[in-house]
Amino acid sequence: VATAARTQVAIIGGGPAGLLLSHILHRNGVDSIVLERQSRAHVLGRIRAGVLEAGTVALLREVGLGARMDREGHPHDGSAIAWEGRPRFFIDTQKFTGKRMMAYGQTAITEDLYAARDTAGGEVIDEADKVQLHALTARRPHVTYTKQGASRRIDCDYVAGCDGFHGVSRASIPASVLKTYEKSYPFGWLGVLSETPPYPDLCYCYHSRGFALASMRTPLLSRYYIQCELDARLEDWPDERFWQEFKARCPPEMAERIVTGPSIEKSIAPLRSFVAEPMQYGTLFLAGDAAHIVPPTGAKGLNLAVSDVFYLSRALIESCRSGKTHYLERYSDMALRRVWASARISWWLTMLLHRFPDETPFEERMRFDQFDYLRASEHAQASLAEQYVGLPFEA
Ligand code: RFL
Ligand code: PHB
Repeated sequence: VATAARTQVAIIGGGPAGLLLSHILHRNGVDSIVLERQSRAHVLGRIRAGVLEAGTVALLREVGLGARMDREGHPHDGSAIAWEGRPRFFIDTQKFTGKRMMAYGQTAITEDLYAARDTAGGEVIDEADKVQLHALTARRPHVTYTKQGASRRIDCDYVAGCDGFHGVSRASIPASVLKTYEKSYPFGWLGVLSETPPYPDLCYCYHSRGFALASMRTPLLSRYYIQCELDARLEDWPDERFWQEFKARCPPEMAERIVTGPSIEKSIAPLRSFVAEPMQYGTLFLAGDAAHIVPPTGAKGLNLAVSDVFYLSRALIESCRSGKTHYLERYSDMALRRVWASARISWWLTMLLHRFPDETPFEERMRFDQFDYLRASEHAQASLAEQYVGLPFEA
């Protein structure tokens, strides 16, 4: 090995989870090195999440990342649900919980995080190839990787696996230790980013043609999704076809108000629920998509990555400062309680709002009735609002 370095926490993955962890650790005097497989331009080019829970917003402010979010983000008091042939209603998070959410893109958060790491002189090594984790059950683990063909090594006290669903961290845990739970859904989401003024409300639409969602980034940048076939191909979805299909799935008065324009990004993502337990193996701790995936219908993925990082940063800071491991020992259980709650609401909203290919008429009626109950019952709405705005972090 040509070069060796030493740090307290080696963080695998420079997405929102890994960067935020590194940022919070730094603010508390714990040093880390982030290893990211892709180039920075690639990471910053990804268009993903857009809706932040109240707790995520509060945490970002608390750790000094609120300025641009408060300037450019769009606070909102909940989201609308429109159902074909029925009056639409609003999940009023402000009314039922007193809390507000924020539309602010993951791309912008990632930019803010990179800027903060750069300002602090943080070490984020991009284009790190062949990352491997070693001696995870020993007292001192280490990580190896190659950069521009040269092998390097990092000695550390802890490894944080923040490398997303396809990363190396979860794969480094023996299969006999890990229990995984998985469900895939028989459709995907086709997403479009467009430099047009967004529809004023975030609106989830159920339609017999399939699900559709209107979301936003900035006053001049909108984000739209439609449910698509699993084998859909981007070349079969030119902009005109996308807009036509999108408008066909929303109520007529909403369709009239959608401002269309050329797309600047278009992508397809399959929908999946996945949870791996436990989120720890020896000195390795998983956070974010490395440990779990939720379908995007509840807007929970990024928010879960943030709550994992809240718990994990607290645990690592405690251990690095005082040697106490109270929170580290409880990390997996604590994080997983929130993970399962978000997995459930994401699954439930996915089942409620999509067309399922092999659905029986009975199942279809159950969904209609579920919607009618939700629209009619303040109790049901309060329950959904509480979960949509985000459950509190555990002390
Ligand atoms: P990321 O963002 O996948 O980052 C992981 C990073 O690790 C790197 N990596 C490696 N690095 C080194 N060595 C290896 N072997 C590596 N393997 C991978 C990767 O290059 C990457 O940079 O995971 P993280 O940080 O856990 O963040 C999770 C979020 O990105 C994800 O949960 C959300 O985007 C999910 N999501 C949404 N979440 C929300 O909270 N609200 C939303 O509105 C929302 N909408 C969405 C979404 C995800 C979507 N897609 C595309 C899956 C909408 C969509 C369409
Ligand atoms: C988004 O704006 O990208 C978005 C919003 C709400 C969701 C999923 C994605 O449930």
